[in-house]
Amino acid sequence: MEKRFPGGKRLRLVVGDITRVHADAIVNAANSSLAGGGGVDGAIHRAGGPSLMRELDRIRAQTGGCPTGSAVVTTAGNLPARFVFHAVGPVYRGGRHNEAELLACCHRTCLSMAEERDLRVVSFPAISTGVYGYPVEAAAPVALAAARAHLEREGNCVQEIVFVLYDQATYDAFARALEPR
Ligand code: AR6
Repeated sequence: MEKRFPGGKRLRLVVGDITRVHADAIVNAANSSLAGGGGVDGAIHRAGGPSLMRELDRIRAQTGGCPTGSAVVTTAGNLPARFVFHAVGPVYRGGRHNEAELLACCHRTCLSMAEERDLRVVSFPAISTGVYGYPVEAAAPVALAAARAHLEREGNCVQEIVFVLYDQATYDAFARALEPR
């Protein structure tokens, strides 16, 4: 599914493995310690190779990690991208612990990082909706609102935001949030 914005910009939803989709920056769903993990984080490190963790080791030594709602950047190793933005989504604790704002903040931070580097195509997974337990029906509108706001703003460099959703149920939830009936 695809939604067009002024200036030919696009928001796309696809089902797939984010490590196989070309982008200028691939967003990872990481954790605050930047130590790697399962889910999309594991897949990105496996496909990207050991250089990603070497760079994260240096960042961790300098900063101690990455706060929830923020992101850090590495190069992309063997992935079909230039950069990986390692974003830390919130753990879902019922929805009244600022989860939506932290999830939105993750997306906004990554998109700002893309602008700083003059990037055109950014891909996101469904951050926080796996191990971190954020219900996808609640996460999808938050993620999409951040993406739409970015594409609607004039003068931004990012031309295409792709949500690469690992299974059909996640895709369907994003599609419903993008085109509510
Ligand atoms: N491509 C796209 N999406 C994927 C892929 C893939 N290859 N693999 C899984 N997903 P999760 P979180 C989907 O758990 O909830 C890690 O251990 C998955 O189906 O990866 O933010 C980190 O180190 C789900 O829809 O991330 C953290 O500790 C979505 O990606 C913690 O998990 C996010 O699921 C972060 O948890």
